[in-house]
Amino acid sequence: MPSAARSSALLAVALLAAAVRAGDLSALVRDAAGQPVADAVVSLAPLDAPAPPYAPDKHPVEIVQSGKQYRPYVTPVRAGTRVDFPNEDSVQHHIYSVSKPKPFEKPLYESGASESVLFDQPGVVTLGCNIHDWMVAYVVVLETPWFAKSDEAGRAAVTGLPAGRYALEVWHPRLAAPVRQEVRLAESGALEQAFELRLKPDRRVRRAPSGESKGY
Ligand SMILES: [Cu+2]
Repeated sequence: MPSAARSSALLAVALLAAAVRAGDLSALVRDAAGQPVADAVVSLAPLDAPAPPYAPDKHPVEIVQSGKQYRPYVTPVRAGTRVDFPNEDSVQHHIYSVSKPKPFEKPLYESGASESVLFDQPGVVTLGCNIHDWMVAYVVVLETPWFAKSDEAGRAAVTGLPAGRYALEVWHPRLAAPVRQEVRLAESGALEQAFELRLKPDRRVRRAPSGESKGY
């Protein structure tokens, strides 16, 4: 590579590094017993400037029906996101929501069928199935691009935040109300936040009660 080209390539790398060197938030979410909490949605809404415009994700967002369960259980999305609902089971499903931000109904009678739903209003949408009443999932529709879902270790990382003040919110299906607080992010560096959530008991039925029964 000629040296001029190499130095401009290096400059591009340096500029890219500067562009991504914004504030990061690293959250650790635990319950009252100190156990890590998965499926908590940590979001940061900017208070000093409007959120950047919605840019569609290159990867389609999917909530699969598989093993007579929704996977994943919790899906955070930016308002304006279209979510696909492929049915990977050999049985039919009939997905529905009666939640205010997005009431809808989609019968997915055939295995391999997929329908998509546009989530354009912020709020929490609870999904059920008219055929399998234990099936439940949540779509958390947010007005900010800065959010993350905690993993099995209770960790959620939100990166690339411009410096400034944010309304931080932690949502979980078993919280009576989201946890809210204001945080301030510096130009660079990571802000570590630990959250201890007081969760309601988990009433989920973990497995399809009828097992592999045919046609149901
Ligand atoms: Cu179903």
